[in-house]
Amino acid sequence: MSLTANIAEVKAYIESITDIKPEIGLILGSGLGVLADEIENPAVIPYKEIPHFPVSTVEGHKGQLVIGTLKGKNVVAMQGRFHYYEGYGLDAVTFPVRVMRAIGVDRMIVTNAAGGVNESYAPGDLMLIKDHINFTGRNPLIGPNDEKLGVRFPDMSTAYCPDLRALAHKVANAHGIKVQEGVYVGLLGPSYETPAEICMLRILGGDAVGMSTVPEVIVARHAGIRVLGISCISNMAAGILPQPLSHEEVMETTEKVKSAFLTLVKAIIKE
Ligand code: 6GU
Repeated sequence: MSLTANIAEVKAYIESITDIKPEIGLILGSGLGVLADEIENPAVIPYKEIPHFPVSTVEGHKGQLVIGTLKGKNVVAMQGRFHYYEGYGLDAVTFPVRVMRAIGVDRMIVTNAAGGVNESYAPGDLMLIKDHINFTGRNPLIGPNDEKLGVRFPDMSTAYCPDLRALAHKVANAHGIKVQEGVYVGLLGPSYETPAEICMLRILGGDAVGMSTVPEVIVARHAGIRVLGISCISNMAAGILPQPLSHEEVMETTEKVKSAFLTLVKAIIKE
């Protein structure tokens, strides 16, 4: 079956479950999935029940689509996302973005937990993603291009929509939430970086580092979706602080910053 046929099948499946036509897509990263619990009148669809969807394996990821209303807007949230390091292909990692586009999404908020590379950052900071560096050495658009889905050579000069980012700054200010703005470097993982790699990424202009987001944003831009990206700086990257990195620290920090994150994202959706 072709990609477009698979997308059409999932679109029909979702539309058989809910009448809600989402306009905003949310991809919720490690520990940030709680936002989906606040969606009203939700249709909750476990990934394992959706045709052609892969199934999420990482701790802290629930693995379901939640479609409903949030702050008066129709939204679809991915509660848990797929990572390349789990062994999925990039086509699987980015398939949900194709589905979002097909069911009506034209703006997307993508979130993640990321390591701080910029030494002026602190764990618990929220960072609006200004741009990314694709350090994965791969691209989800490799292969024949289907012109119905997007152009062969998509422009990435405003990958992260300046207008949405300006709105996010305005909303953050109004709520007294401090936000950083910086460049997200996407790597494959699953090992964290060495101190030498983090030093290199800093020299190259990176402010935060993570193992997600880049493939989804490339496909979103290909599909014509405008993107707002928010990183939760869950820990400082290797070589900055004396202690080793751990997934537990990532989860602990996202737990602490959750309420500011929820307030910010809900206020942005409202606006
Ligand atoms: Cl330090 N590196 C990567 N690649 N991903 C992360 C991280 C670091 N901290 C949270 N996620």
